[in-house]
Amino acid sequence: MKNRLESAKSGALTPDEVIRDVAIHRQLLDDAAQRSMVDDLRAVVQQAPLFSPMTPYGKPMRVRMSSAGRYGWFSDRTGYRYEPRHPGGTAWPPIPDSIIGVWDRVTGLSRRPDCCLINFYDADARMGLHQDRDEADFSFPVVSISLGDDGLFRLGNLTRGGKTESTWLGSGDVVVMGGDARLIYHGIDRIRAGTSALLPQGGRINLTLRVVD
Ligand code: MD3
Ligand code: FE
Repeated sequence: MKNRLESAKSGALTPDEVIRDVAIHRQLLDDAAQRSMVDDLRAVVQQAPLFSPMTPYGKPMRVRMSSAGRYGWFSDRTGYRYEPRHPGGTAWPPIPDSIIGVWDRVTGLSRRPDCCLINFYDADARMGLHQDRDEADFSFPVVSISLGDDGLFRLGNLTRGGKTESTWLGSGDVVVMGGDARLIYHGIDRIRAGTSALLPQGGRINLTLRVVD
């Protein structure tokens, strides 16, 4: 029999926790799945190297980024947007099947994401509270996959300010932001270095899967 959360979206997996309408699947990926995903990501960043996007306010982002898919997320002095090419001039590599498979499991949607944004956090990187609103259709969810060291994820509200709630995201955790959660303010306050052995040099990778246009 279907439970309440499952019946909300037919075909989607039941999360372990729901915080402010954000669904969290704890350790959805086992060690072997995490390791093969990291191998797939090594091939992606070999073709599309990580870079530090310049922000519109003139400071490079502390988190290094790259993307896979038809579009990649990009930022410079003129603003945030999606681009069909890496700043080096080549097309972004395709999204690995191991990553698309996670989208399929947690969303149950037939529409596939256009972009897999790859965020790499070293021990001192953070991401301030922001909304994700560079996509054309907010009715599609954003799916996040965490790999490597733990990150402290902060969830706010639909407008700036107000009370926030935090939870640690660990390696293999998958988060789905759909429905009322899609436009919530969120960020990563800090990384807990040395909490995972997945990445030989440490650090945290976060993948976000997005439908762009
Ligand atoms: C809630 N990344 O790339 S993932 C981002 O861990 C981003 O790197 C963080 O925020 C990270 O934009 C958080 C979880 C997440 C991603 C997208 C969301 C939460 C979200 C979109 C809407 C609401
Ligand atoms: Fe975000």
